[in-house]
Amino acid sequence: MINGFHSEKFNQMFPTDKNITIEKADTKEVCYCERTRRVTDEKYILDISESEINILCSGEKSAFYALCDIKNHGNGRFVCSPLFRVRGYIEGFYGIPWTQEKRISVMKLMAKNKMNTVFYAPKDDDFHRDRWREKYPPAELDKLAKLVECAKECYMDFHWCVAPGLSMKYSDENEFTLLVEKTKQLFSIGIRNFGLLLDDISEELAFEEDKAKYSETVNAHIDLIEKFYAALKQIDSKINLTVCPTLYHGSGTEYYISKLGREISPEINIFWTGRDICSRELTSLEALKFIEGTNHKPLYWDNYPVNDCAMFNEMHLSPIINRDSDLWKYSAGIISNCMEYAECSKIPLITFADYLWDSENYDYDKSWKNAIGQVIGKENVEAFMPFADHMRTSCLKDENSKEFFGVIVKIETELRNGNKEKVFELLYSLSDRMNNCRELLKKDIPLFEELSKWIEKFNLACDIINRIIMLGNGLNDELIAELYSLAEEYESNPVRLTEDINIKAEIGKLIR
Ligand code: LTM
Repeated sequence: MINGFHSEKFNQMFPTDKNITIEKADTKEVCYCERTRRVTDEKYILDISESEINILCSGEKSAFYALCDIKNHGNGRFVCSPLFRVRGYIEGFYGIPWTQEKRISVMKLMAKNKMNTVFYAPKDDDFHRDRWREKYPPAELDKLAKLVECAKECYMDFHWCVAPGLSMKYSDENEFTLLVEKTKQLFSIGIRNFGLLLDDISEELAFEEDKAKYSETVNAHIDLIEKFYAALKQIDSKINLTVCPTLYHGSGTEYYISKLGREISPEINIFWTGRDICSRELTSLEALKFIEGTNHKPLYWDNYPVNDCAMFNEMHLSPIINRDSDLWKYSAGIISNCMEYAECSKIPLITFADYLWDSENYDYDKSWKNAIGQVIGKENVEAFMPFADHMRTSCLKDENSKEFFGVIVKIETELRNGNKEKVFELLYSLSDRMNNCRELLKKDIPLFEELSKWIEKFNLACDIINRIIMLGNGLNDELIAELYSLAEEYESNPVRLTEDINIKAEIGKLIR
């Protein structure tokens, strides 16, 4: 039972038989964070004992975070507040947009993990990009309104983005009026944060009138951004704007981005993907150079775990890594771009949430296992690992199939030593773990449905290992032929799983 501040609402959200008291306090202890030197509405103090739990918070949002966090602590006093101010994700990929159910499910889960921001920008929502001039039909608008409502309920800032750059004539006032009218439609359902995305469009101006008026693309973009910002502020002075420039990666000192950054209002956030479109690392030094170049702290649009376009055969389940632990000081925040696979995205997103809350104490492996547990159930984490082990091929370039190759290296050593008995012992234990995982993957869990093409290839790997073990009972031509044919099937399947292994050569070593 929850008592005190907003107890009626929180009792509905967090049914519990524990004795929890929430107190709202307007003191420095509760509203100010020493580490970041910021006044914040996200700090809370948890006092947990055997018999009761006391929460001190500055408002509803931090009370919500405290209630979400109780399960992560034993007895004691915990003073908690985030490092990054903006912690979120974007539906900003090419591919089939998420369903309404998936959107709500991801949003609720990420709120529970203390993310505070969601950007709506699916490249293949027609009304976001191709048909940006047209208003949403009532049924579509109603769905967006429900998302806005859900975001409010779980204390997330909802940003709706428009991407007019494929076809907009910047010098045409009628076009601008259409953009503002469209925005007003979204304002009418409660949206107060907007994004103007100019990514993935031509770097050249397409219309003669634009060339005559602006001469350079950057001038047209600065004019559009500033006019749009002024129009938004006229609708409501509290509206926020984020822009994605056409050059959104590099150093931040290039001509287009430094001119744009220096000439647009300092309160407008600028999306930036880092040194590359999909950046292996995000460093504080690079953020500082961006600030020097543009007069803005970058708001990172982090292209992980997204796996669209050329990456469509990769599955990015692994945790976020290689982002500097003090990046919170030099950036406006990080927004992770998701995969078309909403369930799969949840795993890396939870690790992002952990990193963003406390990057200085982020333990990616611990966070990853916790994330997998939240998505498929704690009891299934260990069994899932032989599969998850192969899901690390991405721009982050972490070693793929670490556990698997660890065993292969041992097997090769024993083979060289002529110790076939030990070789088969290792193979038995590997196949046990893989077959056990294969059984788990048959369960009716939403994540596994999305992983079907990767699971199919994993099953092939299991079949190969199982056949190799049968070789221990004596070589036979039929079995060897079957093995080579499975190996061929595995190698010709373009889905990215274990790579850098020549299966036929490995079989050759065993049957020698
Ligand atoms: O990264 C940005 C700003 N834009 C697009 C994304 O929409 C896309 O998902 C990623 C990954 O392919 N690359 C982009 O350039």
